[in-house]
Amino acid sequence: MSRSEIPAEPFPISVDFARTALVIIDMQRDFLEPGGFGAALGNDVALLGAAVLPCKAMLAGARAAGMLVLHTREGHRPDLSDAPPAKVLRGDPTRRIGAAGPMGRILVRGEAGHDIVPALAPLPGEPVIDKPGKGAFYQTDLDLLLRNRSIETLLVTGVTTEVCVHTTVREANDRGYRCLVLSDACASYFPEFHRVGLAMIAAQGGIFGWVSSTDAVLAALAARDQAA
Ligand code: C5J
Repeated sequence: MSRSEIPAEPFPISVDFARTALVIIDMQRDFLEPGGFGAALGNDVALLGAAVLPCKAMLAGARAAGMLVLHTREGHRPDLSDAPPAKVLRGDPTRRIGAAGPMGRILVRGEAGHDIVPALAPLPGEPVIDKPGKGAFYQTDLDLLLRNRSIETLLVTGVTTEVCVHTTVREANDRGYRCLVLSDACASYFPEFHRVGLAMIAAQGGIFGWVSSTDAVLAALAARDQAA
């Protein structure tokens, strides 16, 4: 077993890449593309677009290294039977979960807007976790998939930093996983929330995990390969 040290906040983290998984959270058309749910709510989706290239670079690096790669999507069954009324009955009725949007029904599985953006499309064999909540562990088999592969560390990327990324990191931390959040591969519609969300993860000696960058992880992978 070889371990790699990756520069991170609040201190470097030692990682065994053979026991590390890349988790790409909710890089869905509804959140990222003009005309989706996020844009319909009045958000500037270009802010989320900034995470696509870093995610793509990390995805290529993880695939080349043979790491477990998992994708998540937030969404619900077409009859919304898995969507809590408290989640659905919120906000403008024309922009609610299940309402018709320009990319199909908002946050409904099988609709175009629910798909992952083409640049980050999962390969056959890469698990896609369909989650009804913000956290990727809630009512999914993610924990089982990770435990069956003896995963100890998660490289966490995706959107949005303060909602689904944060919730997933908190859930993972409570389940004993070490989370390394890649700051450039995450994004928020609110730059301040992104900044503070990352600061919260690394605060108090890394209360929920570590924060690093795509380049730092890719450099550690390259150094490991060179040493092999
Ligand atoms: C939100 C998410 N923001 N993926 N979802 O509702 O963060």
